[in-house]
Amino acid sequence: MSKKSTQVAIIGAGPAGLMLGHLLRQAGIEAVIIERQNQAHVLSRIRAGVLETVTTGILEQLDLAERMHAKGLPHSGVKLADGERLIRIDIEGLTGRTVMVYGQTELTRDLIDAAPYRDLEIIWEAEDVAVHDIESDAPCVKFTKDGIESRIEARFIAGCDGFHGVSRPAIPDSVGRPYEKVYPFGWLGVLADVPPCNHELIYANHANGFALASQRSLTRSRYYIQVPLTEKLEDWPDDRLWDELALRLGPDAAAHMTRGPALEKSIAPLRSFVFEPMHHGSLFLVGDAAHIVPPTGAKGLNLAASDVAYLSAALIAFFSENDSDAIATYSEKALARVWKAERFSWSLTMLMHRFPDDGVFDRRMQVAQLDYIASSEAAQMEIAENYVGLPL
Ligand code: FAS
Ligand code: PHB
Repeated sequence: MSKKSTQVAIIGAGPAGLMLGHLLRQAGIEAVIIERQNQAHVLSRIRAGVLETVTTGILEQLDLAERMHAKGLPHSGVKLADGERLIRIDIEGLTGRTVMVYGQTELTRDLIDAAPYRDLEIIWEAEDVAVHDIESDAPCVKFTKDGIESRIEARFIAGCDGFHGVSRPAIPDSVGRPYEKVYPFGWLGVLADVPPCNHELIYANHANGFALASQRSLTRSRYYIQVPLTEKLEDWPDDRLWDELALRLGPDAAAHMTRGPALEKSIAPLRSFVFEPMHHGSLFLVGDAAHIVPPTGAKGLNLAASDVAYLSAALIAFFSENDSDAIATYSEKALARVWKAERFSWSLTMLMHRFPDDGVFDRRMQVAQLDYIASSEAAQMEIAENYVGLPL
């Protein structure tokens, strides 16, 4: 049995675990990350693309923002399309702030590459990870590494292990309350080394369904289309996918669209999910372990960052000043921001997708809301301030 102790045991080397681990080590707090996959697998996942200032701010605070500023694309606006028109939301003009287009993969790479130089230990390929004694002041994480049973004792455990992790299930059913909405469709995402069709993101509501034109750089694009949950990737050869994207995104996007071979294609289901509380005993839930949003609002990764901002400050206060107040209010503070982002992501999903059971009235409501957004600065401000990220 291999045994060690630390102050904070972090489960999961996704963005939440990595950002939290770095911030704690920067403050001189002992932390170890236990990750079940290997590094290549973590870096192979293609996920978020739009960073709020809460996320870019953490990279700045860690002095790990150099590559983001070199490769990332600051965006000052975003567009909504519905077949007839393109409505631009002037994010910067309305809020004074921008969002950063920089792939989650790149952010994860920056954090992983820096870990050895910041004395942040990441235990990769940990098997059978389990949390114990979370209702005590001496919880521990047990796992197997290279066939050796291992145990890490800690004062706190941060469950940064995503939606399918082991942390959330460790909270007793008598304590935890899940809230969930599952959408009757998924997103088929494609990555291709072609220049974007527009210098900004385009969210489109078309009769055939939703589409999104996003990007990773001036030479790499990321696109999505809404597909039924029964759809299979083999049903979508590249040509069919490019044709459908051109149709759904509208004539202007189609005229500027460059086609090319898919580097990656995947279908992700959409759900809204929140688990309360995000703190029980010595266990904290962070990021996707506690909440999931439909990616329509580009909030998933950014909510992980705001959870990390709240929890890192609370843990630093606890270990540096013996102050437990922020620990005690972490769940309440994090959930207040989570629910606002859940609402925004849900509302944009309802506005921009075609639901199988929608009737003509539902469609008229979508058209009326898009008319309102096109004609009202107040309506555009609501979108802008949520898209760029509400204050912490
Ligand atoms: P993550 O899921 O990223 O990381 C959890 C980590 O914990 C993983 O590395 C996992 O291997 C590890 N883990 C799990 N169980 C474990 C165990 N038992 N022991 C040890 N380790 C364990 N968000 C957006 O904003 N925009 C998007 O376009 C977008 N697209 C997405 C597409 C997909 C398919 C998915 C699944 C999510 C997408 N998201 C998107 C949301 C996504 O970016 C998350 O919000 C973000 O990864 C959250 O980061 P973490 O909370 O760190 O969770
Ligand atoms: C992406 O680039 O992957 C992306 C961007 C914005 C979203 C969702 C996904 O709302």
